[in-house]
Order: sequence, then C-alpha cells, then structure tokens
Amino acid sequence: MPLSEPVRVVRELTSHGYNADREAVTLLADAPDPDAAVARAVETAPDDVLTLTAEHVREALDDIHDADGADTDTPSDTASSPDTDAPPDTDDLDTTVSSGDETTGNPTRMTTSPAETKGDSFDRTVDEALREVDIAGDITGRSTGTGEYEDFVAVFRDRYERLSKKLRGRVNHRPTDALEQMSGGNDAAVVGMVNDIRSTASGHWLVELEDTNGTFPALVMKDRDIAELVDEMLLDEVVAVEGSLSSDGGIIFADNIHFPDVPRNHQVNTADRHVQAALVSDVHVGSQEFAGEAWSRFTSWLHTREAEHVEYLLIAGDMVEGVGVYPDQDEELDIVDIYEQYEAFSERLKEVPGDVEIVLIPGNHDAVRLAEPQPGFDEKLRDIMDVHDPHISGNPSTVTVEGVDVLMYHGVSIDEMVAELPEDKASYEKPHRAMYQLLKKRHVAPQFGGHMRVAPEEKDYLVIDDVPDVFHTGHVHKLGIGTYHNVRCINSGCWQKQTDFQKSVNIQPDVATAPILDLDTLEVTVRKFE
Ligand code: D5M
Ligand code: FE
Ligand code: ZN
Repeated sequence: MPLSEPVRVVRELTSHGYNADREAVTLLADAPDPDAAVARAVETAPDDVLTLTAEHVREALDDIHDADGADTDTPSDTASSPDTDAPPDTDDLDTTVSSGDETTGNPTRMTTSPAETKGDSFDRTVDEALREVDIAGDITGRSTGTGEYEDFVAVFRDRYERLSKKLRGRVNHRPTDALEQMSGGNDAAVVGMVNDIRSTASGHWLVELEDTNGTFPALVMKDRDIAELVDEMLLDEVVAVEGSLSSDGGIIFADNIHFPDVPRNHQVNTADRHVQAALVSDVHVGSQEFAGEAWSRFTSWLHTREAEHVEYLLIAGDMVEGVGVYPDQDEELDIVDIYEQYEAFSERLKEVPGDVEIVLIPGNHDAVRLAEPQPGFDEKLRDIMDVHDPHISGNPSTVTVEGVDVLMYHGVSIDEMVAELPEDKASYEKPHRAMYQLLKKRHVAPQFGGHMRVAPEEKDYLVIDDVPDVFHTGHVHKLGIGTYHNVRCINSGCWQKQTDFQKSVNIQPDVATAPILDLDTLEVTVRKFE
C-alpha cells in the first residue's frame, strides 16, 4: 500500500537524521515535487539544526524555484539511509546518521549534493608514492574447474575443511561416524555442513549435518531460544551443534548452535594518513536508465577540493548493463553491443581524475562467466578499460588499500539472503544486514542453487577466510551501511534509474549515492549526486 505523502516525507527526513515540525511536513508534502523538496530542505538546513521548521522549508522551496532548470535530472528517490535502529545481534548501533557532529566511532554522515562542482577548478596534488594496493583471493587466471562432478566434491570438501576449522576449537566435536558409536545420554557435538532442515510433525526442527564421514541428525526444540537460529540457517553452510545424545544415541538434542562468525573484538586496520576511497558499484553503462548526468556530477566532484583526499575508487561490479542478462532486457538497452558498452564505460572512467587509483571487479551484468567466483575481465576488455590503468580483479577479491583489507564482492547472494532469511535479518531496505549474515557464515554465497551459480573449483574462493576490515558489495541497488563486529559493511547504491522490472516489483533503487570511506578512521560519508 502506498504511504501517504506526509508519512513518506517524515520517513525521508528521519532517514537523513532530521525531525520536522508539523507545518514543515505539510509544506513539503504539498510541494509539487515532494522528493525534490525534501532533498533541498535537507541540503539547505543548517548543520546544527535537528528539527526543520516551516521557515527552513520555505527557504528551501524558494531555492528550488530559483534553481529551476539547473539540475533536474531525477529528483531524489526515497533514498534509504544507514541503519538507525540496530538488531540485537549486530553492532550497527554506532552507525548514526549525524549531520555534522562526530560522536561515537565510525559514524556515517549523509551529505547531499556536493557544495563544490565543476566551476571550481582545483589542481589535485597527490603523492602517488604513498599509494598501496594489494589484491588477494583473486581467481583470475587460476580457475581449474572443468565442471566435472569431482570438482563439486572438491569445492565442498574445501569449504567444509576451512570453515569447520574455525569451529572445531570451540566445541568438543566428534566426527559423525564416531557419534554413531557413542552411547545414549552423553554430551556430544558435531561440526557439519547443513544438508537438510525439516520441521517435524510437532513443530521442532530436524537439522541434518554432514561431515566427511557421513551425516548425523540434530533436533532443535521449537520452544528453545536457539530455535530462532534455525531461521538464520541456510543449506550448505557449516555450523557446530552441541547438545546431548538421545537415549538410543541416534540423534543430538541441540543446546547450542555456533556459526563460524567474526570475533566480536575483531581489531581493524586503518591507514596511516588521511586518505579516502569512493566505494561504488552498478554503473550499468549502456542501459537507457544509466544516470549519466549524475555520474558526471560525481566525477566533477572528484576534481574539487572537497574530494582532494579521495585517492581510490572501488567499483564492485556491473560496469555495464550487458546483454541478455535478464529476459526482455534488450528493450531497455541504449547501447546494444557489449564491446561498445565497455567503450562507453571507459569514456566514463576518463572523467575520473587521472591520479585516482581504480579497482574493478565484475558483476552479473559483466561479460565474464556468471558462476562465482568470477574471474576478472579478459585481455580484450582490459584493453578497452585501460584508462588510468585500473586494477582488475575477480569477484570476490580482497583488496588491501593502505593496510585496510576491503573484501569486494558484487553481491548476487544478497538476493538469496533476502529470499531465505527473516526480514529483520536481510532485506532490500537494509542490505547491510544481509552482509552481516555473510560475515557470520564466513562465506559470500553460503547457499548453493537458487540465484547462485557457483563454479566448481579445487578451492572454495567464496569462503571468507580472513576477516576483512571493510566489506563492500552492491548488486541490489540499495544503499546500506552498518558495522558488524567492527567490520564496516557498505552496500553501494547504483547509477541506474529504476528499470521496468524494478518498477514491477516495487524496488526503489538508491541512484547516484557514493559512500566515501575514510581509510584512516573507517568513517563513511555518503555523497549524493542525483
Ligand atoms: O540487479 C539489481 C537488483 O534487481 C537485484 O536485486 C536483482 C534484481 N533484478 C533486476 N532485474 C531483475 C530481473 N529481471 N529478474 C530478477 N531480478 C532482477 P542487477 O542484476 O544488479 O541489475
Ligand atoms: Fe547491478
Ligand atoms: Zn548485479
């Protein structure tokens, strides 16, 4: 059901950290273009103000009339904002949307359209000798998969080995075949890959766990607190279950469920100097909905003094719209030839200051294999995109920027998480919560099948072996920022306006938002260019 205009206005304002008095809300809701009015009001409100008054709004509305005809690309969509309420098992409490005041650690600041633009010429002076970019976990050139059955066995075995190692120290586990020999009533624990989740006739949960020796069932009683954790469980992820054996020894009654997870006290790395990275994704050049003017506002901003510390640009997939990705996609193509799309993308990269260090990984719209891990672009595409000599890597990759480990992953599994998990654990409105789940499972694509196409390799490149400092994804075209056990999670929005498909399923994309990460503090400021 569509929200009434005033409710929408209030939501939008709160998402930017503002309250407003009743008259102010009425004025905004009655404006000819309430979205633009809200955007303008937020933009022009003094920094120290938390409650917008009718006076502020009138000034902002006057401003819009003055500026009419200038920047009227797309008025701001209902841009979602970082979390303000935190789920109990997460750490995103410190992600406050503050307008200026720096309080707790890692705050996120929302900043609307940049103050400085093209007109302000400014000579960037950067010391390229201070730059450091290292890439690990990249499949490019190392793919060995032949698609044979044995490869699937190998990749799952590797996943089990590496994730079970993270759990074995925490429980006194027994292999499944040893459990079968134990007598009933004893305490027992098992570390296994989730093979099956079923509810019993009486509403309890039967979870079948598999290790390299066989399978063993665990029963989770519906009235126990841990039953909630079954909602978070996905097939193929690796968990540990502790409990006691039934009297016949055939099943474990679960008392505890453990996920590989990230330690709560994970210590993050930071850069030694004040330097920033712009984290974006989903550019979709070649689509009729590509927000080219907004992209240019972003790249113009990169040339201004305000952006002088932005020395890195990370793009987490979907450089171009691609061809044949979704049914009927061709009806919305602006450029139909895939190579011409990359040529056009390359032109867009040229707008970025030449001294910015660029890292690109592919997404599901890019011209590399769809199955994950995806290798980086091939020679022909690299040649087309060799503007500013970008670092080109696979999806996923860990990119260490001046000591800060950034796990870049396009994010197709977020669709799967949203489909499978309860709304408070993963949703399109709060995509960072889905990222928390991926960190908890220590795997970027825990569930095989569904949306996910996983390529069988000797090794599971999708396991999150080392805890990153920053986790950067995209794909769902929604902005989401939070912190999970000290790991900064950033899902960037997109540069593609709402497509017909998104309209049909009521997805409101966050267009032209660029989260800017301080590498020395891991603080994020969201810049909007719509
Ligand atoms: O997808 C952007 C988001 O929209 C992501 O959540 C998938 C969803 N999407 C977009 N188009 C489709 C179609 N045609 N079917 C199913 N889901 C879709 P991206 O792949 O980044 O464009
Ligand atoms: Fe995309
Ligand atoms: Zn995508």
